[in-house]
Amino acid sequence: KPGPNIRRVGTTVEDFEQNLLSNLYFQRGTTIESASAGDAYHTLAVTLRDRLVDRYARTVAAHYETNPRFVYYLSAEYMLGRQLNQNLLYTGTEQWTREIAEARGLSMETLATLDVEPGLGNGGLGRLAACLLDSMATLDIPAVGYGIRYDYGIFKQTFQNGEQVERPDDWTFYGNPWEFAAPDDQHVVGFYGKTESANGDSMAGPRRWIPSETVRGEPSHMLVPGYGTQTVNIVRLWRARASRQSFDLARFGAGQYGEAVQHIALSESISKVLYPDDSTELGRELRLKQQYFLVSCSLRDIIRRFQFRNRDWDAFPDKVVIQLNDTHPVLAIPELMRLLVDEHQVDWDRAWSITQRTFAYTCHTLLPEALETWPVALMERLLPRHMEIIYLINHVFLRDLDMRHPGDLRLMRDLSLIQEEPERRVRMANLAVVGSHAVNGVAELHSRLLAETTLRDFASLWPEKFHNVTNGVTPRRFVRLANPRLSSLISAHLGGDGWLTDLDQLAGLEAFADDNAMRERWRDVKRLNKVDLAAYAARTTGVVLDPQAMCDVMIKRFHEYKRQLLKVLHVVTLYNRLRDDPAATVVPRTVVFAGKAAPGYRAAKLVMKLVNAVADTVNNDPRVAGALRVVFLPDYNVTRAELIVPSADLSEQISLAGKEASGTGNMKLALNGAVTIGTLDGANIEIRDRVGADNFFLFGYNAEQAMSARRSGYSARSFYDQDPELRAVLDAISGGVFSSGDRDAFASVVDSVLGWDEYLCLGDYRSYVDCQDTVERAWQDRERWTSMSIRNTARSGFFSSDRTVRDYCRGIWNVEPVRVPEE
Ligand code: 26Y
Repeated sequence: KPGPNIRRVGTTVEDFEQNLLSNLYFQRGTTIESASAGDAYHTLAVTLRDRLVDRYARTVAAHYETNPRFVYYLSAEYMLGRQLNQNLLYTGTEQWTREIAEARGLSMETLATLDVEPGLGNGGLGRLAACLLDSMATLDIPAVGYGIRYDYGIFKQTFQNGEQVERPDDWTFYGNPWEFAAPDDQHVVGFYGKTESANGDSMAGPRRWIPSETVRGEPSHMLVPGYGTQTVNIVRLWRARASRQSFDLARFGAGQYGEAVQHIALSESISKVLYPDDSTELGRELRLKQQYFLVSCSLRDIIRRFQFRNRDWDAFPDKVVIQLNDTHPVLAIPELMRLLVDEHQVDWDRAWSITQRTFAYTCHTLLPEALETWPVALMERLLPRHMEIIYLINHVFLRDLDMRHPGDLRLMRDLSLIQEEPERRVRMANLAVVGSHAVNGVAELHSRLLAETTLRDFASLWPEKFHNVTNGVTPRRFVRLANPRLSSLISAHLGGDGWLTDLDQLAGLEAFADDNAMRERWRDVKRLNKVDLAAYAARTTGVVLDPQAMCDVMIKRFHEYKRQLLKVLHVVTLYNRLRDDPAATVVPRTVVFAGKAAPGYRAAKLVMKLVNAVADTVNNDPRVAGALRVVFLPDYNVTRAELIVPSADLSEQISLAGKEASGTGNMKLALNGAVTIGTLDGANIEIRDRVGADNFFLFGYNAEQAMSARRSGYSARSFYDQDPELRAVLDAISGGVFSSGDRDAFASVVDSVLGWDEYLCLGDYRSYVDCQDTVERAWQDRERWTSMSIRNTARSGFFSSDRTVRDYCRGIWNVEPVRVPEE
């Protein structure tokens, strides 16, 4: 057995320092005397990685030994967040590192800022994937996450004249110390071309696909350690590589430098960039190529792993469950069929049974416009064999449907995998439901509405397929790492940090909710967190924040349905009140916005510009100084969330009811003691059920009312006509108060809300503003507010992603943990 020196797992600070030095010399190729801060960071990272590798090796051995059922999580997005602080915590080397670094004049903060966040996702769906990976490892669930290693992650957001400007995120510019590339383990992925019969003529029998274009998929993996356990899983990310022959030496020799690498650039474009779009379908061939690239590489890998220990294809679903994170990886269904039927000679019916038992599908939306479809013509061209397979799946499905519901043409048309009008398109959600044994929504309301509306006919056809698994967030990253002050306070009152892996223990804080000493310390934590946030805001935006003011945060992607506009209407309401009566006693408030908009989403971008304009006007008006401040922190990402969430007093969760599938920021904020003002939407409902109606500020239409409002003649205009305060707000915006007199600047925002008001902003305005007044009265009773805050934390243990993973394990995956021994 290799000893601790080889395994680099010594148990003293001296051992650790030796490991660091050795990596500084042998990995980084430099010396103490000449090392830069970057060298120090890189060396620390690989030294922590070494320790995780030891656990990883033991995890692989335990898995090999046990031959368990594995969860394979397929996701086009992962928002992993920074790795350094997490891995310091998970390896228990934080204190040593601090001593060693500080002795050499290096601060932990400097090291942390050198750690680059891999922003391989857009928002909630990508961060959920990362939280689930963390919890699966923590619960010792054998799992692999598969994704794409985009060269450029989610764009960096800056502002020019208040408008969002997107800059490329070259996240690996200085290298990525956390990953292992495996260039000798590439898969070849085909595109385009034709199909022909392999034996006989049936489409259901084996056929040969002869692609006319290929690209190689090169894997790299990052380690995903569990907290408080030896398990280290991996996330395997694919990167497109051109073949070695692609460089055109002759052209280069002729001075045609661009043309010489053109073929390489084209092939490698597949993993070049994350589509920064989570609202509308782009309809781009490259995106579909990306999806197939992910699916093809990952399935080949899953099958290879299966074959290490198993022979019989019928055992496949016993050893493999593939979770599809939304429809983006749904091509995995026809791809598995293709591999089984064409490449492994499994007959169609048996292959279909294996496939259905293997897949499970999570839906993250209710918005019909967010359900992906792809033009049949494009699919036929890019993936001819898959299109044949989809037709066959559809044929068999519709034949069975006709037997159960003879002659029901409406049903056939709605459930068909192919949409006929106005253009023939493949419906990815239908394919996902038909090809999976389980379908789940991500919060109770969402799962209910899915079954009642978006996927209604499927739910009546196969009620047993439909599940709810309410989302969760990892308390390690979003409480322990993001909020060390609160974590210490919690541990001091609960007698240890067992709550980090058993979040229901937070209920023990309940006993201190009305305790004066505790409340004092609880407020102190918030205040110090706000001091940190204020320092950051001052440094990056120049806006000075008052740590005594109520910190009111709205942090999430910019989307019309999320209603940042409603928040702006409230801010302008407060501004108008203060200007009309500067002597009015008000609660000092800091409103913090953060979030990105899809680059092509004009309406959302204009709201964003309005936020910046209002912030500018408010912050420069001496009449309201000390009472109201508005700050838009640019470039919202996981790191920024970790900064903002701990300082929040008030959490804005104000989407139109029935639109937000779940939300997860709402959970992070409640766990950190922010009180929610929100609608009965997504997981807000479950948060309110748990923290109690007294500790939650509820307003607005519920989902049923919102849906029927339109039918009963909703008129946005009438709210404007009847509510003078609302009128003043809209008139100020359209009158140029926030645009130096320019009446055109925000005209389209006001017009669209006065005209149709798709998301009922005006209908919910009065209820929202009145509710905010209630919030201010509650805030004025400091002791009571603090008790509410403590109760929010104490009662939010349910929202741990550990609970979410347990729900998946029991309800959908049917997997068991595998313990990894210490030695
Ligand atoms: C097809 C493509 C345009 C696309 C790309 C990204 C479509 C959707 C997305 C991302 C969706 C997303 O992030 N959804 C969010 O998922 C969270 C995790 O379940 C939910 O909490 C949140 O309510 C939902 O909007």
